[in-house]
Amino acid sequence: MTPVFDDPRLLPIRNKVEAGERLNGDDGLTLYRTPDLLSVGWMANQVRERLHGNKTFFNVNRHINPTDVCVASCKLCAFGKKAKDPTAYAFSLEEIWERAGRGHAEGVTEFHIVGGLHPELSLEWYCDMLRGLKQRYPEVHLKAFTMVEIGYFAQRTKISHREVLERLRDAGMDSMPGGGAEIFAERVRRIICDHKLSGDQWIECARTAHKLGIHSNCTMLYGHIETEEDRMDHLLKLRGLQDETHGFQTFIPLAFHPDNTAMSHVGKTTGFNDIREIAVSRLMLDNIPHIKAYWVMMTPQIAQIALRFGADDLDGTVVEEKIYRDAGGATSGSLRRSELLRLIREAGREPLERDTLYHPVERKESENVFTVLV
Ligand code: V47
Repeated sequence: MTPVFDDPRLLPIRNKVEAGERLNGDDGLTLYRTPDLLSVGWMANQVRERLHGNKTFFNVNRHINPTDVCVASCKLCAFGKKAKDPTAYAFSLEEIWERAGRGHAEGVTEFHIVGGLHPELSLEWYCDMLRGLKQRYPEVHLKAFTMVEIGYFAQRTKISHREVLERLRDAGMDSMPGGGAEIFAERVRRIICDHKLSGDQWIECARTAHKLGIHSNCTMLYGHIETEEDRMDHLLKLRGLQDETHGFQTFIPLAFHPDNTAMSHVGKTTGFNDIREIAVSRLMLDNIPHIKAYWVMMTPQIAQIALRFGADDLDGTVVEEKIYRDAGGATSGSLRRSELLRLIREAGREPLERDTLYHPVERKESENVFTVLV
């Protein structure tokens, strides 16, 4: 059923979408400003179904955060702690491998590994961590380290981003998650994440990774002090890099969770805007294959609705999510595979378990035994 399109500003955009033409930044701002969310979502759903039909992807994964010690003091973050904080932690290599072993027993296909910028853990320590994981669990994909962590390893080791990436890749890093991008606009970055890589450096690091054949995801943190123009600029920069490298697999819009951060006065995002962000990103990022409704951040309820507004991926079972929990995220940090299947099926979509690189995964008899169909 076609919605009414009662905002006439959407009609030329609809014509472009139906013709498969690229939208420009002004179109994007209109999509952000119209109250006609149903029509925006309808267009995004057209694109989503053109790309993926009824399929909805998910994976069976486990998050591992080796440490929450972080030299940066980003106002947006509730996770990072100073080394002297008695509640801060840093797992030993044995503890990390043991935690990973629990995931392995649950049949995960991916370890998602990100952590704070620890001032004493060396690049070699992280390489040992990866080598140890690969040796013990060779069939599990290691999606590890944000561009921000790469920047920090490079700064500490006094080598280039390229060399850091090569060393981590050679130690077992298979691909990279999309975190740390936040909002590229420097005016905003100076306030919310002053000590991190600049927006240009994030892009440059992603370019280097992609040129080395390392795929990554990308994200945008919204719902804090950024403007609609900042968000559109961010999406267009990601789209520009993707035209060049084709290295991004998935875009994940991340709603800011203010609790326990230095920006706790900022109001939480609304379901309306969370859904809109999914739809606008699907329409603007015409060259990024997947849009993920990360259920941990959105809640399973809103993520399920997003599957009809442009999203084709829900992320995974996750287990032990810390970054959103620390920032007051209301969802449990873990969903069973059967719960993901139910969410997807109830939205009238066809669930497809994938590995990190979107190869289909087949599970036989026991849910914990899988085959990746390459
Ligand atoms: O890098 C930090 C953001 C990211 C807060 O690539 C916050 O598949 C909201 O990147 N409120 C980590 N957001 C999460 C992330 C991610 C998650 C799931 C899948 C993938 C993927 C990537 O979360 C951080 C930062 O951008 N973040 N603090 C906060 N208070």
